[in-house]
Amino acid sequence: MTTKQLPNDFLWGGAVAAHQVEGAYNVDGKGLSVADVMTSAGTHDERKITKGIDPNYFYPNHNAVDFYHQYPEDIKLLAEMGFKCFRTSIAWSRIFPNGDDQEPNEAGLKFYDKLFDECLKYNIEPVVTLSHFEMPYHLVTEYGGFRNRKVIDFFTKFAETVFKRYRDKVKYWLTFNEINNQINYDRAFTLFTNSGIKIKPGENPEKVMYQAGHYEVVASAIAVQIGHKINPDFEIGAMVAMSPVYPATDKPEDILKAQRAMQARYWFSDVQVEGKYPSWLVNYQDAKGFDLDITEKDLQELAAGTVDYLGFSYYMSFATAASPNEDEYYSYNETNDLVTNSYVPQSDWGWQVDPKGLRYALNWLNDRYHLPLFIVENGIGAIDQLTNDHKIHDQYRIKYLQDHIEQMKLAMLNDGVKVMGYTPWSAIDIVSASTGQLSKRYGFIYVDENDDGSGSLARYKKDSFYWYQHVIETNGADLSKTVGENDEASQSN
Ligand code: P53
Repeated sequence: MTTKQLPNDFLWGGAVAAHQVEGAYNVDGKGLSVADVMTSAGTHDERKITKGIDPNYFYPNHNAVDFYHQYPEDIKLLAEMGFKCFRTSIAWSRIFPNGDDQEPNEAGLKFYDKLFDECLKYNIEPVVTLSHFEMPYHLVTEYGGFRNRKVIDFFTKFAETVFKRYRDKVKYWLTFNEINNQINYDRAFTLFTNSGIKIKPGENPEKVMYQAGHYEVVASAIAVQIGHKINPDFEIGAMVAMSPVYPATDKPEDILKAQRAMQARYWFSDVQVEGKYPSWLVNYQDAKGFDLDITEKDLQELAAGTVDYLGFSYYMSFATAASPNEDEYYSYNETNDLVTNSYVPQSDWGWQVDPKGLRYALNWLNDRYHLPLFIVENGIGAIDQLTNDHKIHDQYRIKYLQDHIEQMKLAMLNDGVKVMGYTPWSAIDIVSASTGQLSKRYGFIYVDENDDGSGSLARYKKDSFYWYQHVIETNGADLSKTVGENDEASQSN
């Protein structure tokens, strides 16, 4: 084992997204977002996407965990853990309630002034995502979301507004959260949350995804250029969901299938990092007869607006196998083409837990992009038990993070991969994106709230809170602090 240390400026922190914590969905002029029309689902169901707000349903993001009102106490807890940075997003519909408004909403802008000031007070660097599954709902109903080229302008106007406003408060930005989730184009949730798109009868969802994805990489590239003009010191990154897709066997067809799966999942970051489309995709879109709206000017924007770093989430790995009747493109459909990997265990929600996959991912991204990497999400959704004396003994969460940080250290210290920071998901318990559940908990801080929104909203420190505090204190050198029923920390707190 190496004795090398992580760099002193390593950004330890934690992540959330506006719609999953803030609540206050209609307060101070905020407009509805796509997150406000999604219901709560059970562990294995899909959230329903309703037409506007239907009083027959419960919408967990409406109040979320009330971070909008409780952020000063929450940030104080993050500071106590020793956070160097805090990743959150700006709710687009607080700033432009309808998305196409002429003027921004001053009350929304003020909220983020206060939030970022609160972070800076503790020397916590904000890391800010511009679009994290929360596009203004009006852009869906009026424009069809990112299937419409006009939405590029609405997004870049939003980006310019917040870049200017927070020029001296925020240095680290990310354009679109997990822009590549929508490669799973047959799943209604991903196209809706990424792009505000509902597939209409007769439409080819794969084509729609490639068109929306194109408009988004163009919007991202324009935003990067605007941001660098406003403040040349900005670090503006792309953000992908990194789930490596392994071949199920050493059969050459499985290898080709897995290679295509990786090309399909990461074409978004290929374009955002390299400023141009990968060759296979140009040919593929042509062969499929998609006939997309991609202009010369777009291609120039892509080349001029490459990102400074790549942020990514890492939760799990995937595996795929070729089918006996593969087409010659090994076309990848994520809904159908994944297989279970028997070598790795699964979380209660069926996510394949694979710490070594993080080392693999870091090396793969480093080999491909040669850019600094930022692990902006990593964590495990699990059921937590609150004890009578308000403790949460989340040993499974500590273990998950320990194993992943260990692999991150191997990638950095042994393999020489440059990683800027690590912000586990999530800083505090949140509303799950895919299920809307509170009970799929990720945080270091427990929020007393149930799936139906009931509860006191009181905050309690989990065992992982003290464990992570020690990890940060030792700059990742010591991952083995024990926190539990008999230790000092849990008795004195
Ligand atoms: P939830 C799918 C695969 C990997 C990450 O997810 C994903 C998703 C979409 O659910 O989302 C990211 O809450 C996302 C966060 C989200 C987190 O992972 O579904 O950026 O907003 O909460 C965890 O368990």
